[in-house]
This record gives sequence, structure tokens and C-alpha cells, in this order.
Amino acid sequence: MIDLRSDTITKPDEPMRRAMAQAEVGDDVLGDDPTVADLEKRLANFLEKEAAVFMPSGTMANQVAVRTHTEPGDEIIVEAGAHIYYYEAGGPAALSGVMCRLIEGRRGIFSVRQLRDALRPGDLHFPRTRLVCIENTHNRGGGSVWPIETLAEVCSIARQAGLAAHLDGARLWNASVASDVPEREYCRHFDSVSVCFSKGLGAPVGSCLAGTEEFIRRARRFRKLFGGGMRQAGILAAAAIYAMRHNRKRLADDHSNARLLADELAKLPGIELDPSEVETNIVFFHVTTMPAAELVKKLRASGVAVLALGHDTVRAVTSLEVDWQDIMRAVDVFRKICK
Ligand code: TLP
Repeated sequence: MIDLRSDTITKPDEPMRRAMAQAEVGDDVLGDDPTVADLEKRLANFLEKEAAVFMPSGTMANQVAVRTHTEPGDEIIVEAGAHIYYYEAGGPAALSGVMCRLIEGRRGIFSVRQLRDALRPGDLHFPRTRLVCIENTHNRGGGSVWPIETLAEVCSIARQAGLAAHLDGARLWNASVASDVPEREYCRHFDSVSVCFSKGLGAPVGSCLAGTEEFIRRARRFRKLFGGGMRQAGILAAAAIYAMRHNRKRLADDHSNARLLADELAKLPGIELDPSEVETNIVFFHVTTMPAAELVKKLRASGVAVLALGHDTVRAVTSLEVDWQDIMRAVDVFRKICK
């Protein structure tokens, strides 16, 4: 099976497994796990934030951030296709009791003017808006990378309006590799940042939330409340440390494989796709001759797995589980089915 469903399907390789097996561990809820502490420190230094906390998932890292920034009845501003709103099971409402004010971005990216339009005057009729969330790269935006100037301006307007800013950086590594803007340069504009180790970086589990000492101290309490306090989690942190050290730079290969896939698919009848929009490892396209679900079924029967993300929309994601030969084999399968 050539698995292009997501970069979450990546499995730890032998050297990563060895690093996990050798990790020193302790009870992290009691503050005793040296490998978790090491990861949190390294990540905070790397992103130039004061502190970080290890989390079981990107979803928990985002939802703990929302909870830590807000009180029930507050409002957060979030892009309409953002993971925090679209794919986290109603977390903001269920776990934080907040309302989401949506902005429709272009490929997940919104403008300063759109943010200004969403800001509310201080008036007792309105909820208190507390937080703006940005996703970089933007998953449903097709792995799009926020231009650093737009991101900086949006965060500065948010700050002037007294709002905090959170970055869902599950794929921040991809954004940095694609744009050559270091991760810390993006992070500088945010009060909190979540990153994932279990997607393109290839670790089996784990994310981190980073911010000020005070923010992370409060976030640790919400992680516990949400059931995310882990005990001998050093074996997972060791995989994350290994992933950060060894698998960041190679994301460039995933990006060129995604571009190759996009270039080839764009030539096929029945597929609508603009390869110039493929900036990282995510390829979205439209199917014009059959429902997306039917194409997905046919591909699967011929050994290629992708996801239908709408009636006529399909997503394919490259990762360290596939090389360019796999991509060309997948293209052959697409070609047969489309013809
Ligand atoms: N994304 C998954 C699915 O949940 C859609 C995927 O296959 O792409 N932020 C972003 C931008 C994400 O894309 C994801 C996962 C998360 C957060 C959540 O991470 P996990 O799965 O660790 O909770």
C-alpha cells in the first residue's frame, strides 16, 4: 500500500526505536522524568520561548492552549477551516466553553483587514474576545505557508486589541523548511505555540505547547484536568528528541515529492489541481468525473490510499513513508483509473 492519507501514518524507524529503548524515565506527573524535562527544555530553547510542556497529541496541546488563554463565555477568532475549530470534536465549546468567531481565509490565510472587521468594540452586548489562532502550515488550506509579513501584522493588530495569539504549528517544521524562515522567527509573534512530533517528523506520539513560564505553569494544570498527565513518558520524549534532531531537514524531500505528485496529477483528465499552490507536503485536488469517495475506493483497491475530504475533494500527503518511486507508482494507478 502506498499510503498518502496523512503524515500521521509515519512509523518510528530502528534508530528512533533504539533511542526510545535507551531513554531514562521517571514519573513525569511527579516531575521525575529526565527525558521529558530534556525535551521540554530543548524545545523551549529552540523556539525561543520560556517554557514548554509535553502533550499526548496536537489536539490536546491546542485545546489546553485555548483553555489557558480564556474563561467560559469568551470568544476566540479562528479561521473557518482551522484544525482547532474544524477537526477537534468541538473542543473549544466542550472543554473551554468559548464561542468561535470564524474568518474565511484564502487557503487558510486571512488578512489584517479581515481581522480588524472581526474585532468587537468594548460593549456589554458582546462576548469578550480573548484570542486569535493561526495555523501554519494550514492543513485544509492545502499545506499553505503564512507569509511572515502577514502573520506579523495580524499578530500585531491582535496585540494592539488586547488579544493573545496562539499558533497551531503542528507542521511549523514544514513551514520553516519551505520558506527558510526559522521556527523561532514565526514563534516570536505568538503568546503560545503548539508543535507536533508525530506527523512529518516521524515520532509515534507527542506534541509540545510552548509559552511563558507562567502560561505553561497554568497549562500543566489543564493538561492534568484533561487527562493528559503521563507517567514514564520519557520513551516518547526520546522519540521526539530524535525526530527533531534527525528528521527536520528531510522534510524538503516530502515537499518535492508532493510537488512531483501535483505536477503529474494535474495532467490527468478528471482532476483539477494547480501545482503552483503546493508549497509543502499536502496536495488537495478536485475530482470532476466521479464522487471523491468513489475515486478513493478505486485507488485503494489498486494499492494507493488517499482521503476524501469533501464530495469532490481529495487530499494526498507525502511523508517519510513514501519516496519518489512510490509517487510515480501511485501516479500510474491514478492514470489507469482516470482514463
Ligand atoms: N491533523 C490530522 C487530522 O486530524 C485531520 C491530519 O491527518 O492532518 N493541528 C493540525 C494543523 C493538524 O493537522 C492536526 C492533525 C492536529 C493539530 C492534531 O494533531 P493530533 O492528531 O496529534 O491530535
